[in-house]
Amino acid sequence: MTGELKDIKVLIIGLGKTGLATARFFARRGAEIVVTDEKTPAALGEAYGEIEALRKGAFVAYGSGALTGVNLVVPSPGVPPRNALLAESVRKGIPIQSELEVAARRIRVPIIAVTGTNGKTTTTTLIGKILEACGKKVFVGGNIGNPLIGYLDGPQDDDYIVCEVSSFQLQWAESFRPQVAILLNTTCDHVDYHGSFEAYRLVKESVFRHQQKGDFAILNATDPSTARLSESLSAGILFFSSIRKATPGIFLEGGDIVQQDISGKREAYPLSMIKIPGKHNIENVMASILATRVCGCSPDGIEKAVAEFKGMPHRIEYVAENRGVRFYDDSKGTNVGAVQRALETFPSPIILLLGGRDKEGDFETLRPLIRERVRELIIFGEARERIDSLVGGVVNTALMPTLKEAIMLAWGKSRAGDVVLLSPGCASFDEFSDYKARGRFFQEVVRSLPDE
Ligand code: UMA
Repeated sequence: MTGELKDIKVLIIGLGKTGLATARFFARRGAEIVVTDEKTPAALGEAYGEIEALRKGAFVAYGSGALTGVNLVVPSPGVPPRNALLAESVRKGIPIQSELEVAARRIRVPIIAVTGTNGKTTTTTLIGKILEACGKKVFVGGNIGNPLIGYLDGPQDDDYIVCEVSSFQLQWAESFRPQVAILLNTTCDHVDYHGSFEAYRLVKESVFRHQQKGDFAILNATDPSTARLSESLSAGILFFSSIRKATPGIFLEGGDIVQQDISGKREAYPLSMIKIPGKHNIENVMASILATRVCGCSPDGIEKAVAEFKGMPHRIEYVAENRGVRFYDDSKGTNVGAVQRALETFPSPIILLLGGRDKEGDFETLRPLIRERVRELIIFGEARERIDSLVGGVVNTALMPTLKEAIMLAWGKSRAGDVVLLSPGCASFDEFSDYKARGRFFQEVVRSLPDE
């Protein structure tokens, strides 16, 4: 493997988690690495220091000079396809591979890939927990925050890898073949990156492209593109649906989740085993059951692990109750589909905090749900004017420059029985380093509210 790489010169664009892990991978195998980032070395701090330690002078200026003599380009997920260096690489015919592609080509452990607009992290984590509960050795990684390429430096002795896969990682993955692939849902997101919703959807669907007979594709039966997609796949298809009977696959019947195979054989799980809120989480559990059943997990082991699973931080996370008002942190709700799911979770009057940095979301599609469930709409941050033009005025609406001001206004307007929900539908980068920092800030402010 080392021999295969020692004669190549690879350019890594972006020095975040992925870029650093990719640089380590190539440098340790004798490849010549060149790394570039739009940030300055000073801003990159320790990561820059590590690159210089791997190869002196490896960090180069962010411009076309970085491509000199390069025969492979590995862009970080956050680098959009329209990036000038990528466009030039394409023009020059230099191969481009995502870190996912580089890693998966060399991994021999079966991969369960989880993609979709929403629910990826919850489903990836839950599948990992179920597999472990059923005695399997498992590595959980990918977009969840743990680049897959790092796996190649470990013992690689797991039974399965569960990999959260983003559209950004699939963008330059020309041969990625997971043995089990899940597409949870596809709603509008990342249009600013991919150029259009159609382009985003096609990239998501490419997770199935290289699957073969004997592999499994797990699809949401009620997603509009599923019927068309299922006709073109080579893998065995299993459906899930929280709305209608879906076979072969898994669906709701009375108070049970029922799995039915092609021969009509059925297994039932009590719906009450699910402790995480919302219809979307029923779907996440359904997809997890399908994936882990085909990996040989027992229904008893699955039920036990699902019953113990308490969910993820910043995903419709309960924060506190004050004066009869309950506060929920859904800072991870960075697109319109996620806001929709969060709103569907609460029947009670909602004070909704929406806003941040725009990702060109189709907020107008939220109008009926806002009218039905939201009492006060507070729009904050950089995107407030555009969001206001799409949904403002459907119910009482106020615009605030910052999240802090939005929280304080929500508190002022709230009454017992209300739910104050931060489900921003936007990226956080206008005010915060990421959605986690935004969620932590929301929780701190909420916990410091007076409780008179
Ligand atoms: N950069 C450039 N040029 C650009 C864009 C970025 O030089 O055009 C540089 C930045 O200055 C920065 C670095 O690239 O120094 C950051 O790279 P990155 O944004 O790809 O971030 P990583 O730290 O490598 O994290 C990535 C994923 N980030 C994105 O997809 C934006 C992480 O997912 C993932 O956990 C990590 O790899 C490990 O796999 C985050 C995410 O928001 C959580 N993902 C999106 C989502 O879930 O919706 C897809």
